[in-house]
Amino acid sequence: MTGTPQMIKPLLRLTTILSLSVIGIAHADDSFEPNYDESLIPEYTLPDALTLQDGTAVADVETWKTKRRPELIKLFEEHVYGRAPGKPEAMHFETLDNEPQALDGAATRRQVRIYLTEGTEGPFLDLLMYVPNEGRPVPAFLGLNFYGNHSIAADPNIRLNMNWMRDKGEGVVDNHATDESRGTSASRWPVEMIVKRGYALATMYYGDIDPDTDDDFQNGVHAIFDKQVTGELAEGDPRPTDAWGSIATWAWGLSRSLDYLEEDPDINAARVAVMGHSRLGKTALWAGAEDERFALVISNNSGCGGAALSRRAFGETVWRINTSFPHWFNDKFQEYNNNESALPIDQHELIALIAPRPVYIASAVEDRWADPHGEYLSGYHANPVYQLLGTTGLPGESTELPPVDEPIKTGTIGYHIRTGKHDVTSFDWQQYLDFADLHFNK
Ligand code: GTR
Repeated sequence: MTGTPQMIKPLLRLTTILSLSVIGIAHADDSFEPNYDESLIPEYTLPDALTLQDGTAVADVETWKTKRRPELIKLFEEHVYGRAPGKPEAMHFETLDNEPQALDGAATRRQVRIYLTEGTEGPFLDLLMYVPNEGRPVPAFLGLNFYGNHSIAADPNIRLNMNWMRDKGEGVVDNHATDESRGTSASRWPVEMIVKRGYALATMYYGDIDPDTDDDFQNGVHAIFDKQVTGELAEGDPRPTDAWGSIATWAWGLSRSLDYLEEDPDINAARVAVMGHSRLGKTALWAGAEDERFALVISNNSGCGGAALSRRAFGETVWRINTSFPHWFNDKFQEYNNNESALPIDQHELIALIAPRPVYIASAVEDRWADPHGEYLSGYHANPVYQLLGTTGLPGESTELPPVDEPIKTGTIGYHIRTGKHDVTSFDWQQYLDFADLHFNK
């Protein structure tokens, strides 16, 4: 096709010219200047969470439950995260460690291996738990971690994770953990505080489920269950555009962890809060939206593809995230690069899918990349669904961000923006514990 190069050139030139005057969109050379100016946010209209695709208004609980909720789940599967398989029939568990005298006798440390297939060959998922010795069965917080269970506490008895990991973590050498990485994420996991408040903590390394690298879905649980989603593909057949990306895989792993927690007599599985930070905050939201067994959902600085409204294109955009992390979402999501207004959903509807269950959204002042205001607004715009289902939703009628360090935590939707950077802090955890106390009647 001899005409093609000539056609591309003027197009490229046009993009370059556009990029000089517009920020928050892709430049021709793949560089990117995020927009951090509220006045430059494109005008947008959010899809109405309470209107069916055919235009019918959703005016009662029944229509929400039987029509709109399933429709929204399907839309998020098709356009954003992808479809996942169900619970594997052959799944089984092995307790590798049970130490009742952990944390000076306050808790039991338990390490459980979740096998996904009949045998004991991998991939398997290792769940680490600290369960208070008093007040059982106890409610629990469940969250994925970035650098292995051994990174969340300095306890030398936590098994060192041997799987591939990103080399950004402390003590990670050649993409594998060393003893140096023990306890390096401890500030994000205040185990003593959680146990003292009467909750178990359960955590798993997200790379056990699917390594966070763009490998064309060859490893992790994709290796064993991908065909259930894609069907048999002949050489060269394209992957279905709605097949699960990595976020959907990680969310699936959270549901498998909950399958185990349901079998553990020391845990009150009807009171499990799923929590995640950043990409794992996106994951916690999708897990909580899909799997109604999660009683409470927490998004810590989840940003684009998480709590932040995509149409605001503030900070990280759909194009930016799909270009940096092509494996996180399904292939269809690429169609919305610099084209957010074509999405049939926006992220307030992800929050609405959690209704009427409590959800807490947390932002940080310095985390502009994640668009704190967009994270707040998705809670605000989920309100009509929460209210239809007879709950308070997000207290206050304001579209403006609340004051910094003043959590809103008395409603069914909680929110705070705290001082500081993209991280999980003890301030964050204090709010999550208060919020869980309120909703779990502790
Ligand atoms: C960033 C990404 C964010 C967020 C973050 C993280 O690079 O742009 O969407 O997910 O990583 O997970 O740490």
